[in-house]
Amino acid sequence: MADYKDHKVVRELADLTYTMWNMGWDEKNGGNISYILFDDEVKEIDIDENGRFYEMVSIPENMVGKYIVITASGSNFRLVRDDVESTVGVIRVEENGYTIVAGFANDNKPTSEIYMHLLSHGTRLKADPEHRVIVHNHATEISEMTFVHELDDTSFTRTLWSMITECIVVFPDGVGVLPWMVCGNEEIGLATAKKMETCRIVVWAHHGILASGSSLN
Ligand code: 2HA
Ligand code: ZN
Repeated sequence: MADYKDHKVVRELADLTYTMWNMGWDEKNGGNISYILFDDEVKEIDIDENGRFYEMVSIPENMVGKYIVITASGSNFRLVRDDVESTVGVIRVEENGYTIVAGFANDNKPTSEIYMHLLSHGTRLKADPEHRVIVHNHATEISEMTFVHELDDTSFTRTLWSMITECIVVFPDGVGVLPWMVCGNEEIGLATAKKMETCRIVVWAHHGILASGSSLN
């Protein structure tokens, strides 16, 4: 058993926050990441089964009982590596919310985008049992593109595929595109998860991007 801060997954996640900040994709408090722990990984971490509980609606059935490493609301991705205790935590998903079982010191709590994370995880797990990760950032070039490009899944995908040869290899199922919406609520979470039924990547117009996959690297 180890402190969650020292676990490989948490270290990798903290490194990724720094990499994304370094790319210029996570200004100030922008961006959030979550990772569904394997059962073996949960056993390696000190868990506080009686941690703080927060109520939430729309919890996907297939997510109940899962343990998730997730970044904190308001966390500055440049600084996560140096203060994992406050900026990253582990939650256990419940039928009617979640319990904080490690981390989130100083009364911190998970990202405001938690609806999008839990709903998208639920959808991607149905499509792909290997699925583990959701990453959100404010990738500058994609946001710029949404100001000048038609916001349609097919044409947006075709333009991305034609820009860099590797794109079609990395996301052969294309991207989904959502119009600008208020972020951080159930509505955008449900809309994102719906798009994720058929693709791993969703673009939020004039905001950023959500990517899902099976590992943090
Ligand atoms: O502040 O990126 O979408 C975190 C966000 C909100
Ligand atoms: Zn954002």
